[in-house]
Amino acid sequence: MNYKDYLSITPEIEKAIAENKPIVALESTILSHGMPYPENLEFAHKVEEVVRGQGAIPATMAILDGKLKVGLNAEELEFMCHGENIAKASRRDVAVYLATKKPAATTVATTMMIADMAGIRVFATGGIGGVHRGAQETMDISADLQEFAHTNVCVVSAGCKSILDIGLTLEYLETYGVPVLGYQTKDFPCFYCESSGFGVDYDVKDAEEVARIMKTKWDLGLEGGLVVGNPIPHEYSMDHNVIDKVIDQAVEMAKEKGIHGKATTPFLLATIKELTGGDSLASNLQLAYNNAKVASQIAVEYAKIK
Ligand code: PSU
Ligand code: MN
Repeated sequence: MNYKDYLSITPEIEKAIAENKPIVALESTILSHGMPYPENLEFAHKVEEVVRGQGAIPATMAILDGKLKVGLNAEELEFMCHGENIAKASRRDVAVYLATKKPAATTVATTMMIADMAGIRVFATGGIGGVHRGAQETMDISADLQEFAHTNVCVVSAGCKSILDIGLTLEYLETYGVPVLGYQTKDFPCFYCESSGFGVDYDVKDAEEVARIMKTKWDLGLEGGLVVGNPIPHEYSMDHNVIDKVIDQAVEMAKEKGIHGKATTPFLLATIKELTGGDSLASNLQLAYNNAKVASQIAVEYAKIK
């Protein structure tokens, strides 16, 4: 058997791949572990509509029934949003969950892996994983960053939350040769807020420019992904002071409770949601729709020049 035997691609996406149509990968950890039900289910459907609205085809990923699923039907989306005991699969978990047929949501790292196996080059998410605060002691660095180092997928996100050490996350990406592109911005975005205060090296002007950079990178045989930082739309951007306090509190609580490993990110996300009384959810939804829109535009441009 080879890796293709583990892929389960919907007929629509299979056809789109064969015809070089624009496709946008979407992750499922954001559904299973990043948002509450039923808002996550509404989001799962709406984000796919956003992609279609731009002339691309959505491919939401998950690990189900011992298969790497590329594209989920309504029943599978419902399960990912509401099912019980859905694991969170990063790179090291994939083989285990496939072999044991455990249902699992895909992170940025695993969604990139599956997209790459299927030949899908653009992926929209909310925020990427990165170097956690205090990583000097805990060594907690998301496997997402290593995936960027060697998997050829362009990921559009609203940057990362300040649950992470954003400066160190950017340093890590630099060390591993990952281009970090600011989408019409000179500042790396910070999820709920437009700017993190950290600059990016490149301010790209439009989707066509991103597509040309992707093509050039891979034409040269430079392996690895690209990070496109797409800021949350101004009208939904939250006040730094408000959200920073909440995030500091969540990080402190995680430390006190001894939360570590793969539980850290879901714990912090859930705690932030609790502490903001759900205020942050509206922003979260909007930034993710905005990423889906830009990713779709990039996929459309990339399909033209590929
Ligand atoms: N950050 C968010 N929302 C998320 C995640 C990160 O603001 O839903 C998810 C993504 O799927 C990301 C994963 O790939 O968490 C990173 O987890 P870890 O830090 O355990 O690698
Ligand atoms: Mn981690």
